[in-house]
Amino acid sequence: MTNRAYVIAGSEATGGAGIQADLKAFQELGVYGMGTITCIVSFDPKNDWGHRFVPIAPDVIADQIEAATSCHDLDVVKLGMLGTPDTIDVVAEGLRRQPWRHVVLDPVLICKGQEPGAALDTDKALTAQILPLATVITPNHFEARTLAGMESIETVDDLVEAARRIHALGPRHVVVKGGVELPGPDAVDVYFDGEEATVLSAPKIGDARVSGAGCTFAAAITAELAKGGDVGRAVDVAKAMVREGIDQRVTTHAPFASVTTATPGS
Ligand code: PXL
Repeated sequence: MTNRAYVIAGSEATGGAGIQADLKAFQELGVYGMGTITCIVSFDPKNDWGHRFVPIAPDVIADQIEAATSCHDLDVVKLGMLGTPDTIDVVAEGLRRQPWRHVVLDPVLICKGQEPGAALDTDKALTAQILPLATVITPNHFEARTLAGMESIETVDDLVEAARRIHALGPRHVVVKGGVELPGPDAVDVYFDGEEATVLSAPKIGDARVSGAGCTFAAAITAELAKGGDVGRAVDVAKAMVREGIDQRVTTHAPFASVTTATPGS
């Protein structure tokens, strides 16, 4: 049987993040992938690598969802960057048309270089429409602060508190990623399943953010769930894969490196 996983996300033209990273992670983990593009992000080398962002028309997103879900029996989907309230409407409507065993939400409220203010409307629409559909959510430090309504996240206890608050918003499984923003020598994530909080910790590799790490993390969880694994095991595989991918990162002409999609030991 071929395991299939679906991703609805933005295109990031350099190949580091977005749907390009997602499909590479699916492939690396042995899952047949298909994708629906919500927006196109092209970094601008003439403007400090800021983000040029073009949303895809809602009817075109609906067509893509129809094509993918009609062609394949799908029960696991990852949601990456959605970008606008209109996109969120059409994706939520598309998802509600069938049952899903898992909806893995990487709540991309902002991507590197965007103004925080630009994310506010999207943030509200995401919370209202997508959060109730998500079974797994993987916020980073900034997204966790925003979703949990916390002014700061400085400690592992803060990460646990954020995970508990976000769990109360709907998703059964919450993985809050401390990343380089959490002070200290270790990259710490907290997985909360509604009962138990598990702290996943590994020494940080450098102190700079690596593009595509978050996308790859959620995509790897999705691929493992498509293969029938449970969420705890999927999170372990994803963390190991991203760690390896950060270790093997690709330097670029932009001021940030991009994660690779290496499987540990490959
Ligand atoms: O890393 C978050 C992200 C997700 N999706 C797309 C992006 C980015 C960041 O650049 O461009 C399409």
